[in-house]
Amino acid sequence: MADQFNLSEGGANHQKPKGKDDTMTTAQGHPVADDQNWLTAGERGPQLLEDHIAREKIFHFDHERIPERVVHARGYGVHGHFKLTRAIPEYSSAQIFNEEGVETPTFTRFSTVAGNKGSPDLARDVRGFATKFYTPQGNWDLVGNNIPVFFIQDAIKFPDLIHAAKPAPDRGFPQAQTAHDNFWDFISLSPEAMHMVMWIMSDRAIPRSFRFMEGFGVHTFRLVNAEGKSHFVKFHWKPKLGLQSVVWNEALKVNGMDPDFHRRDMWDAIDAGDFPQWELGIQVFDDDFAEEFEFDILDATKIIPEEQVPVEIIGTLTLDANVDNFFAETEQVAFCTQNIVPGIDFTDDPLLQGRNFSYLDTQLKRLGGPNFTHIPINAPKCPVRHFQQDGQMAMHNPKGRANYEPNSWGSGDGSEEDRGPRASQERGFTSYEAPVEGPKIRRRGETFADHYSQARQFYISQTPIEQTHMANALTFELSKVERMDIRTRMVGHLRHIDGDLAQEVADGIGLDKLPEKVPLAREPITDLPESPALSILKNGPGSFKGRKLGIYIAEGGDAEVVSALKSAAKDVGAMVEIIAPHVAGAKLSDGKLMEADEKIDGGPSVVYDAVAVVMGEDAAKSFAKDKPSIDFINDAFAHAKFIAYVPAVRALLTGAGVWDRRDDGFIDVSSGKTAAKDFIETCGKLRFWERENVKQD
Ligand code: HDE
Repeated sequence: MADQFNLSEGGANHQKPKGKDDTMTTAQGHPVADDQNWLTAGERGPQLLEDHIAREKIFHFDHERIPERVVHARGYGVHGHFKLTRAIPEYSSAQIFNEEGVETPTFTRFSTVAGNKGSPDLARDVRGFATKFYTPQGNWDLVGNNIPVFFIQDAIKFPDLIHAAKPAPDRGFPQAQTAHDNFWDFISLSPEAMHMVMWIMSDRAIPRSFRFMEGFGVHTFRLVNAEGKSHFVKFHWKPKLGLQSVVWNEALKVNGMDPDFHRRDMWDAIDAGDFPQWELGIQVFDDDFAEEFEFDILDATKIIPEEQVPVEIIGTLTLDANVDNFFAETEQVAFCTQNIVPGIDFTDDPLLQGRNFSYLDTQLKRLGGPNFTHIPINAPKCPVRHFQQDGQMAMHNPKGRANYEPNSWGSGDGSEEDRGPRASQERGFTSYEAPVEGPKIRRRGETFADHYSQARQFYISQTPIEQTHMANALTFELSKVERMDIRTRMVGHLRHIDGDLAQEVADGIGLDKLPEKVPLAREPITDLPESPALSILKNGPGSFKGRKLGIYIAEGGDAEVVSALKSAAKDVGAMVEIIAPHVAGAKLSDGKLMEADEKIDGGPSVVYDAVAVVMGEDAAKSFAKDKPSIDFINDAFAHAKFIAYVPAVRALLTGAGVWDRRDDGFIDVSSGKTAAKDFIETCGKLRFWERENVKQD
């Protein structure tokens, strides 16, 4: 330890460089002699402005921040690669879609929308799922969300939506929440938002992990093949680990215990070599389908049910490397919806078209100039040749005399002295020649007028547990709304979606009678079939792979049981953390000290997918009144988690009030290996949902 110190007479620690190359310098390269003291006039005198070293350091610090994203500020980026498993030349000429097995490097950033950069990960919110593919034909950015529809149909409404969702301008709160008047005021006055409301009130808005959520391109895009033929397409990301969310009460507690829950989960998984994967799926359809489909395919508040147009899997995304530097990569990455490559094209979706303006514009503000493509994370990994020049922080400066074209300089042989790049009709991007006609007007088309049919379809496609969560979420959110007229107006919308849901929410917020239905622009279709693909619980993993077991141990706990649980979890690819009364660990029945990952009050059960409690009888008795220990068990119970135990912990389970309420979600693992294996297999169901139907007292 002593070699870490070199104390001066004044007590400051002047650590010394080990080698010549370790000498600290300023940004200008000047060697620094003292990094502890500002130059002063006399030992106790005023600081001198002359100290160029101190001033440079402070100057740089003062400018460390760039503006956070106006939306999606809170995010987490990871590197990976996309491997094409099925070539689709029939649909698209894009190089990344044409050679089976080919791998394209990627960078993916997951995010929440409403909260600021420091907001908690488990806010009820949409998650961004943006992927930059560094293709040989330039960058393709698929800037999607974990929900396949959006709140609004036209980009001109985006500032209103976001203003309403973010903290109110007078008071500056609430942060990262939709449970407030402004949000529900705007929503309840925007019928087009109703389908999206169903999604954000579902558990989709509180995912357990980025690794367990789907992603969607949302808009209808085009794929264009080498013959110039176009198909419409919707992009889907399907997580190989299946879908999983938390429950609301758990989300609230996780936010307090670990606001970085999602980013930590991603970092830990990748760090452990457990690389998350998604399949890229496409729903492809033609003009005829677009004509006969019940809704407008340009309307981003609608999905195309997978049962109607199946999702064809064409490749796999593997996220396999954490960033080296959060700022350089996650913060500076600049996604742009207009980044597409030959073989992919836009449609006239009025939300997409507006986005194509917004993303480039916002990067100028955030990254400070037009040269943000020179920053490594944004730079294409293919040759870049153009006559753009100069500007702030220009890193790649053209050589030679020609900075315009046409020009007659150079040899034309492709050498450095060449005349420079030329546009190529054969290889360059050409827009699909979609016919355009009609007067210039500002009007929403009638084909966009149905706002309730798919909202209903989403609701009826959920399991009863999920439907209850939705009713509870709506009740929770509307109970935070102060104005009665806003609350009742929302119920007036719900009545168009589902009568039972409307009644449940009305009861939940204490309305005596149902309010009037809100006016309709178009009568909803009430007999759209259920779409099982829309439910999380119908698309769970069926395995505990990638999940986390928390084992709470204490003095005298059965060592064999703990080791059986650990190896059973490891066998299915799950992670295990040990929690103990002290972080140093606990002595188990074999007399050996088992180290802990967390002390009990820093390792609550909300951060685990399932828990086990293994202690000696005396230890269990001594913790029977210990608040964090009781919370550990009570929360696991209330959040319908599977709980493994040994009979020796009876006193603690009794103290927590659950011993006599043990149900099939409690599993006695005292008999060792087989029991531990069975427990982990049962955990593949993720929750013992039956417990939610039992009234809690
Ligand atoms: Fe965005 N959105 N957005 N958005 N969006 C931004 O771009 C915008 C929309 C999405 O991890 C901003 O670089 C408008 C839909 C993601 O860096 C900004 C409209 C979808 C991210 C912007 C939308 C998204 C953004 C802010 C209405 C799902 C984070 C900073 C037409 C398909 C990307 C930035 C990242 C970020 C504008 C609607 C997804 C201001 C005008 C719909 C995942 O340009």
